[in-house]
Amino acid sequence: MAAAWGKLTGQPGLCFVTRGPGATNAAIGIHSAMQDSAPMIVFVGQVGTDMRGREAFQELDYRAVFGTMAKWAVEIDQADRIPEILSRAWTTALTGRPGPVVVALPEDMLTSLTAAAPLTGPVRLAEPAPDTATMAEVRAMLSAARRPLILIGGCNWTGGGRAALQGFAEGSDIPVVAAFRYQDQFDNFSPAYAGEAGVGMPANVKRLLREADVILAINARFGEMTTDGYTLLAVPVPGQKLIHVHASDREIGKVYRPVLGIQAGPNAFAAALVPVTGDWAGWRARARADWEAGFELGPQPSPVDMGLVTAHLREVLPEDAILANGAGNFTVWPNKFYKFGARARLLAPQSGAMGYGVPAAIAAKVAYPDRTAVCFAGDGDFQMTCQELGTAMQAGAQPVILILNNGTYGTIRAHQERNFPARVSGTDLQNPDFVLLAQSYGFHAERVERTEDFPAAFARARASRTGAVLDLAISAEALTPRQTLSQMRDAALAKKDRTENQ
Ligand SMILES: Cc1ncc(C[n+]2csc(CCOP(=O)(O)OP(=O)(O)O)c2C)c(N)n1
Ligand SMILES: [Mg+2]
Repeated sequence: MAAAWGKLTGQPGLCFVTRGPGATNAAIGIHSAMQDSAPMIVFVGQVGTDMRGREAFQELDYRAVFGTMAKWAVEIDQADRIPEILSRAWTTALTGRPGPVVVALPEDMLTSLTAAAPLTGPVRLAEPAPDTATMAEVRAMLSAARRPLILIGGCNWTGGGRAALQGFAEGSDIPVVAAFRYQDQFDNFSPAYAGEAGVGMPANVKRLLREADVILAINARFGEMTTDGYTLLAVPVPGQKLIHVHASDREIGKVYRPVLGIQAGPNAFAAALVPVTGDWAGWRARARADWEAGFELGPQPSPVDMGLVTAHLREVLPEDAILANGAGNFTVWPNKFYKFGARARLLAPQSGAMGYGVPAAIAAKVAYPDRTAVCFAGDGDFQMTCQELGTAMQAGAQPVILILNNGTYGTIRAHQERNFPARVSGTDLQNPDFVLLAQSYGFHAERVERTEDFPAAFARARASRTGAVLDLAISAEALTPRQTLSQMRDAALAKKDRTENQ
């Protein structure tokens, strides 16, 4: 919840957990905030300083455990230093590449008295901005390009920064691709928008990254998903001319050696861009047309057809809707078949953490009670955090949750069918009655058995004042939008036959 809060609001989400088991339970959230570059502060209990180091009850060395997972891990040893350390924690969470900070609080820090003055008021942080000579170089490189591409990422964009980038991209007619799960950071309705470089990357987006001669990467870190396993750009020197703009010195050159590295914040950088011209109108037009064509889809082999459901949601959801998801094959629907306008948001973890969607959608309802928050959850994914329905009721922050119930850990089943066809192992799920479960928490809940029943069920869900869970009957056959489970298995068996007969 705190990780999603940071991602959505740009301010640190705050989380308090107990020692050892509480801290390890928070680890998925800390890891997700780190991979998402989202600001968060986690306060963790610690044994008293008088017994530290003896492996006392629930003791953990937080600096060691979270030292490589969080942006910073610290323990407060003197109550007098609480203001200093909290100030640094807050600032660290927000500057450069935003991220999670873990602050451990030994028991005596909670009871000791101090005369230290408390902090007053927020810190003001100006973004690092590029100088004019550097911007002239950017212009020269882009103007000399034949197939320029902009790659954006991160969650610390402001409305002004986004508008400036959109104006530049449209004014220069340059296509824009979003890094894995950051497709909500650029208006998908802009003619410049050309898709997401994420998991299951479509061929047209791969082509854009591969064939671009100049890539202007702003605020993006080069993760495995965004680079298709580090194959679309060569490590460490890509064939494409790379301009890498990031507010953190630790990101520039981390994986790729840019032709031009610029340490600047995304909004300050976007504000300094002036449109360029070049002979690439066809390149941009095709990029956009290919993305639009990706929405064409045949019927799904499933009682509830998610192609039609998502098309319905594109029609009825308000322009400021907030979508959330965890991990599983079902995420293809909110991630690849929704169009995020300038005000819509996607809360989806770059860490691929199952269970992220439900608490993220609750956080969205806490932050923006009047906006529609819709969580897409797999049946496996939902059960990682479904107990948070209780938190939602307590907080009065109840989203609409769609469970894409296919009775399997579909992603893992797909790997099994592709690599070991017809050898299913441990991926079937014995699910509870999700309707009864949700109702027991006080949510409105319905089972949806047919596609044609979805629109009315969704309207009731949205109108419900208790939040709602819709349990959608999805066939395991419909594991990916363009290949059924049987097709996956048959293709793998045929390949196996060919290899064995050689
Ligand atoms: C916390 C966590 N545990 C395990 C995984 C590995 N994993 C990724 S997807 C997946 C299965 C998801 O199943 P489900 O939520 O039912 O979605 P489906 O693929 O069936 O649509 C698993 C086990 C993970 N990403 N996160
Ligand atoms: Mg499933």
